[in-house]
Amino acid sequence: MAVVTRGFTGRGRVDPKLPPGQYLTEDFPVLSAGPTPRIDLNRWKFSVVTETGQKHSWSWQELLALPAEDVTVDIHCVTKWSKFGTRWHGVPVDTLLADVETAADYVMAHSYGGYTTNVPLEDLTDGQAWIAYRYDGEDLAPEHGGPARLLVPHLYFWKSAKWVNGLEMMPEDSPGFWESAGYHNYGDPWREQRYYGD
Ligand SMILES: Nc1nc2c(c(=O)[nH]1)N[C@H]1C(S)=C(S)[C@@H](COP(=O)(O)O)O[C@H]1N2
Ligand SMILES: [Mo]
Repeated sequence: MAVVTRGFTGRGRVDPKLPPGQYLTEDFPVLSAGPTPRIDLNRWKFSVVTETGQKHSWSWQELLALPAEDVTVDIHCVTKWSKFGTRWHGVPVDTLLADVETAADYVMAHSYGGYTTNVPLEDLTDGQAWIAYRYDGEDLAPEHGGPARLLVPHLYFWKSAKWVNGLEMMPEDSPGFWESAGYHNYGDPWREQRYYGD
């Protein structure tokens, strides 16, 4: 079976679910800028820190106790692969922000291992983002960001920080790891915002 198709439907039209310049894959490629961190679940901690320094934290057990959702979404990597119908399970970011008071408009996601990525707060709320800890019915594999990763499927997949351990509220926007290295600050796949200046 071919694992890569060009995204054409039977009548030779491009699949309308495929953003410009992307191709479809059935694989689940692994893209990591560094080694996969080993994270002890007894020490795992997720924190939301506001611009005033207020900190809200969850242990692994506390995260699992929060209401979680099943989500099926298409994902789009800036290296041009897209994968349709990926199945995740996780806690909506809305739930984690429910008791957080902030006037900030921007968020820096932080990960074990030091990765960062910036996202406008309005892109993480209203059912658009999750802290996902299961994939396709299994615990999220370490190479794909387990124990837990941010999932922001409407932006290029580099915004979905693997091994996520915190969200920092920022009054001013500031570039994360790839955004500082020439990737687009926002990363909308439908507007093909791959690199700075796109
Ligand atoms: N912590 C961390 N998160 C990360 C990355 C990374 O290098 N480190 N790579 C990003 C990029 S560029 C992509 S395309 C996706 C890849 O996720 P995957 O390896 O599960 O396919 O993770 C994103 N999240
Ligand atoms: Mo990527």
